Amino acid sequence: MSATHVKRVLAAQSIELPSWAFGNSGTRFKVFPQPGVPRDPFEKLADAAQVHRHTGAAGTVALHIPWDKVDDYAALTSRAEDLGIGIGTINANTFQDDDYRLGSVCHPDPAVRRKATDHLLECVDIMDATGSADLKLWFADGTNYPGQDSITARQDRLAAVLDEVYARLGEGQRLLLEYKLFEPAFYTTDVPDWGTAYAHTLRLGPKAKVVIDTGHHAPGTNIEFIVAVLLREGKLGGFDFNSRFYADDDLMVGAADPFQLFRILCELASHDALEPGSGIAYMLDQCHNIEAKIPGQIRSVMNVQEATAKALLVDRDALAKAQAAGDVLGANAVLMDAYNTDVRPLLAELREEQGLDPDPMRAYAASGYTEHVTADRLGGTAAGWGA
Ligand code: AFD
Ligand code: MN
Repeated sequence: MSATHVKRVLAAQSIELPSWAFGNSGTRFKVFPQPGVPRDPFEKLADAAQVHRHTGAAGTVALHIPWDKVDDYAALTSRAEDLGIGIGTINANTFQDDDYRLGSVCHPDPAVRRKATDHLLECVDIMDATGSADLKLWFADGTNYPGQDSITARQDRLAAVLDEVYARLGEGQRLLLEYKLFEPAFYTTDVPDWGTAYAHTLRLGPKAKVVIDTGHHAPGTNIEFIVAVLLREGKLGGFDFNSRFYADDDLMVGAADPFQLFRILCELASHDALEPGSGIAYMLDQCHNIEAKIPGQIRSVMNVQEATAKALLVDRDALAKAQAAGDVLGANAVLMDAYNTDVRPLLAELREEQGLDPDPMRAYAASGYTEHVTADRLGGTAAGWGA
């Protein structure tokens, strides 16, 4: 693909930011609060808008309910528009209420399942209010000990809840089911892998798709294989991009394994799925526990842009020819040639053409935004795991 075409695709690329990335976060051992952290969803939008302002590629923000609940979603939506961004995916949360100790949608008690289902239906109501297209469902449900509950019965309970939520979806709305290998449950997780998520979304129908969170696999998993299979089945709804070294570390995407990110995006490029309108939601799902949050999000967007540019540079005709000829080294060389291309000049050129500083990190640092919000956001309660 020519540099011009690569820049065209990059100029249209939109990487959705997680509202929760801007709040305080940490691990079960410690949350290190940072100064200037937003205190409400409106301030989270202001921070997210800085990422879009300097990258030009992060035009929507995913909300997390109830952390981002507001009285007036029309006001929140118009605030986003005033900031030059939009409201994106709605993320449900059935993992923090005391009633969910033994699960939520898979809980043995029908009253708890009803409570969880009502929360999911409330999230669809919010989608109606914000104009969001996607409901993202990740369930912490699982068990910690053999014998604790019936694995099959839990799948049946999950299916019944998903049926009810799926039936509630309106025109143009989708249900994106996200899997995760483990955590917080340690013996079984009720949606642990792509196969389980695929089976449920296949049964539900065409408005149900799978979300691949790149931090949610066993070490060594070939994620691009999962991408290729789900794309081929028309069941890839999107990504939660992040990085992991061991477990689900929620680190900056591309920071741990940029080659893996490139290989994932190569599968999307080979299906022309990097273009807008592909139906694939490209989202970040990260927590910046020890690094500054807005620059961490800017770097993450830049990492996705660089991997995307490299994936688009793969000479697909030469690759197909080498593959057909069984030219192992030749085919690998075609891919590595693209991966080893320094695309930073191309991206700097694109940014200048867009009227942006070619170096978003430098531009943000020079903007004085961090100093402004640190001085301005005194008092109140900083957003975090609970807010
Ligand atoms: C947690 C879960 C999952 C989910 C995210 C937002 O592990 O990745 O997508 O919260 O709810 O990180
Ligand atoms: Mn996720």
